[in-house]
Amino acid sequence: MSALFVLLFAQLGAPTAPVIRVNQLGYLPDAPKVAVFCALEKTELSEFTVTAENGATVLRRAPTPANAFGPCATTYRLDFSSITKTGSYRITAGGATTALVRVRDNAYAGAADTLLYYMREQRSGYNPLFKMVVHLHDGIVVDDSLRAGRFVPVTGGWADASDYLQYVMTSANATFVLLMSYRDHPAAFSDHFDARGLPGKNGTADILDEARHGLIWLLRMFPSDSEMYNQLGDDRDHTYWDTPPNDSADYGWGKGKERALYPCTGKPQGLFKYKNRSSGFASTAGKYASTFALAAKIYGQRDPSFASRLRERAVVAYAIGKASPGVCQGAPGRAPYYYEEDNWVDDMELAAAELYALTRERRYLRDALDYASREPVTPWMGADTARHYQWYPWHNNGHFEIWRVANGHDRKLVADYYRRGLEAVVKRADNGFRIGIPFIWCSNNLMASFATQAHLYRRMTGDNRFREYEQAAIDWLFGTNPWGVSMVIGLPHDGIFARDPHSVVAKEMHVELTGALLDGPVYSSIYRNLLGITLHDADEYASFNTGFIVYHDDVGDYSTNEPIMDGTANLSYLLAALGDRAR
Ligand SMILES: [Ca+2]
Ligand SMILES: [Ca+2]
Repeated sequence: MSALFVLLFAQLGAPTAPVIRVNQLGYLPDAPKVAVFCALEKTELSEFTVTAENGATVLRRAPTPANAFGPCATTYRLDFSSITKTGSYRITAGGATTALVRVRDNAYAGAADTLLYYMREQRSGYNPLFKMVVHLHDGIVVDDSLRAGRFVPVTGGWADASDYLQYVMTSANATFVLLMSYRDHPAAFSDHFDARGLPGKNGTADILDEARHGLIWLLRMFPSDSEMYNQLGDDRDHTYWDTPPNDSADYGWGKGKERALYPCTGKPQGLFKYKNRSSGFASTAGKYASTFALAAKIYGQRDPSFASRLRERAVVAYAIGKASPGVCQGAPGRAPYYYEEDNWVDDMELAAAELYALTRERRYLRDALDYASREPVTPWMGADTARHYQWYPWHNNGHFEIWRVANGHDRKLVADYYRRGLEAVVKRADNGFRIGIPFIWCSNNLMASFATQAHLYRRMTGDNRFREYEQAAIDWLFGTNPWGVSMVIGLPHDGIFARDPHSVVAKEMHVELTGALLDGPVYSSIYRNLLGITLHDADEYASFNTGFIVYHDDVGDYSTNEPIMDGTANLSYLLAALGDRAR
């Protein structure tokens, strides 16, 4: 459809026919399977049918009426869970018919590995897309009375999103989840790339190649007991629309030269007008400690000298976090936006749980349980808004990690913490899509984390009460949403996904950012109030952007259509669990 036609269509207010939204990646045979019927006007629906590929009707039943959601004035849930036979099906209702819907044992095979294409593309240091080292000069210390102006070699890691800023906060969590995914689901991953991210086997699962790339950068960012760095670059990055090799941001030492390196200081930071609310080291120290401790355990056999270095750094980072409670937030530059992480006990809980698993020293388990009791529920769960990355990580892996190593009573306790968070979200999910998260910036992270927490809870307890909501969140990410769009580029390869993401690399290099998870839909009120957003083309989803949330497949929309590194890595656990051949 031409852009002009879409524009006219939207402006004339012509009715859009009802649609049926499905998970385009597909459904596991034993999973709940529910398609969602959405009509933009009030409609009555009395039945739906499911047909096999040869046209034979295999199911005819009544739909389940549900509450309106966003642009969908009418929604019905079309439950075809009773179909457990592998195959391809079409669902028909109210004049709408879906494309072929997959029911497959291997519906998620390789999906977690697909995410790694985007992680490799985001690499700083040697970048396999550009086949050269990018951001070679990092970085020069700022905002530190003792070391300001000094060069520290911290090349490496990943660009955070379509800008090139780098944060320990998101990178350590990304590395942790990659390691955890491999530990629990090694059979979900394969070996097709080498350590530099170039095609070719190297005898190591590609997810471990990627995790190690993150670990090496984190070790550089915490080079001695008195230097804990937190952030590389700041929003002066956004001045130019450059690819990584040509990044010409100027941090005061000339265009394209060294980038600013921020340490944790325990005090509010910001070189210009805006300041953050930093109060300690523990949010960052905890993330270093948990990631290094988990890595030390995983590399214990594979690479003992690397493991012993990681173990030593984990113990030191944890001690720093204990000595300096509070948060080390992202540092703003010229703009008022930064990562406003407000919780740190979750990070120290996870660190203590990993250090207990590594050392078996009881004091770590006692600490982990104490920290866990101080924030049993990640505070966005049940809320309708939050500040930008205020409660991070999006779900607390610490409860699951305690469960793995604790005894009966404590295991029940942490499972109960998860249950309370899930219940709070489910209370808000009384709509046809069964979605209860708040649509703040980066809503897809919340969706992935809700599903992951529900998955972990089910594994810990065998309690299936949230299964429908867990599946609804997975389905949302792969197309069961008002727009019918998969929120991961290239998953599935023949699906409907973003063709015009907010990314200079995609735009200038004409590449598909395969494996990238997008920010996702936001409240229309947030979209309207953000600075500098203009769509570059007519909105092909205009008729579905009339409700309380919006999504635009447009390079100009940095609020809903920008790929995110930490969200992509965070999704790896769920996709590994779903795609595990040993499942
Ligand atoms: Ca490999
Ligand atoms: Ca935190």
